[in-house]
Amino acid sequence: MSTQFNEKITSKMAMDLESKYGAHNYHPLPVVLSKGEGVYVWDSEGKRYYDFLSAYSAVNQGHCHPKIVKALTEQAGKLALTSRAFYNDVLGVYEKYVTEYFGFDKILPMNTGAEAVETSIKLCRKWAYQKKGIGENKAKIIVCEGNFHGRTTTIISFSSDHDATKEYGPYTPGFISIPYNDTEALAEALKDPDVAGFLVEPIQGEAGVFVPDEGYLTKAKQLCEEAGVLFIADEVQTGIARTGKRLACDHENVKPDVLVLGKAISGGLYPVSAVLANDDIMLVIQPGQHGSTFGGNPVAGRVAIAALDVVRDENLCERSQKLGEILRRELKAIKTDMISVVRGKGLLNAIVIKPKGGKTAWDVCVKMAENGLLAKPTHGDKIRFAPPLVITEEQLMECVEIIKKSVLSFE
Ligand code: IF1
Repeated sequence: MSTQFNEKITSKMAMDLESKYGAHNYHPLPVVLSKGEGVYVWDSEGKRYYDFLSAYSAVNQGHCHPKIVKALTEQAGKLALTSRAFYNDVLGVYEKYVTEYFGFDKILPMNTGAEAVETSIKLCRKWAYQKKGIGENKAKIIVCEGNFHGRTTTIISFSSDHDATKEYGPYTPGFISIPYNDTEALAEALKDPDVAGFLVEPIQGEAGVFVPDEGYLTKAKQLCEEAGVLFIADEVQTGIARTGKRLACDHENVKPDVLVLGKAISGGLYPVSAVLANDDIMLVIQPGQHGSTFGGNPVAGRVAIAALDVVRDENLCERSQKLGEILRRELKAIKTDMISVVRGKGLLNAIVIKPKGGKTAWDVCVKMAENGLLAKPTHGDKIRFAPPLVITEEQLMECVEIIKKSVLSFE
């Protein structure tokens, strides 16, 4: 039996199929998308929406950016995968490009964000044993409460989200959890001589776009330096111009020892992730000690180069910075007590919804979808606003009107 993609799949059919044949590990908004271009997506019935999620910041460059699509299709038709048992003629070019782009000696290419985080943990531990002389199996990594770093067994071992962790034990040991945005707690935790690294999101995404106090990253980096431990920045969500700079760490001119990237490094066209570090750290991993069948494949390399070119050529950092300020200003000006908080940086933003007459963030999202804008509620009361960075000011103002109209409909 073959499925005919030329036959019309209605939204109802698509949702029924997913419900019947797919695992039930998600609860999506009832919208079925079949096409995307720039800031827009279309459902199966042809209704157009502004995408205010951007696949959790993976499509910063806009849906199906023609330059990235070209790189993808060209390379897919030429050579897609060799494994790392052999060299390919794209990987080295990509490695040179990406290390120069972010200013590190080396990159270790992976595919998903979680794999890159896992890689950073392994790299940190190996570095601790070889360079810091920590006793075998003793290395610890400090993490923050409210973190989101992915879904693997080790990563969820240090998650504070009950849904993400419950009944998935036994958990991987070796992690110390401290409050986010708390440098005193960090200083205290760093007193343990077995600490090898500090893994942190420059802005906590899953926690509802929680922006730490100014100076937090600078102070944290300084404390790590003094203690001789690695500062590992998970910029899977905050990186690649999302917060108004190339990296969120750039806002404080903090250079991580280990940088973790994913999502928008491919513009959302292909799973590409990366760990960047300098030689003294990266070279502790030797042949056979880590890897991935797909990591560093030629399609990924071409796609990532194109996606990073677009960020630079289309000034997406500047756009994100400027439009983010406008968005927050306009959201704060909406006269309603249903929006209790507006926060964010660049075009990574969230509002906190105070339920009204039994209507919650979910109802606001359903209403916005009706009105032509897609966003997703998180943790019950928060809504993330993160459009593709290619959005124009005019489009953004139209979106503000949709949000306003939707929220005010509950007054
Ligand atoms: C899902 C959240 C966003 C991440 C950071 C690593 C990863 C992520 C900082 C792992 C992934 C995701 C995954 C997605 C929902 C999403 C998310 F709400 F859960 F927190 F974006 F805000 N580090 N974030 O944000 O990357 O392995 O998924 O490629 O459905 O789980 P991945």
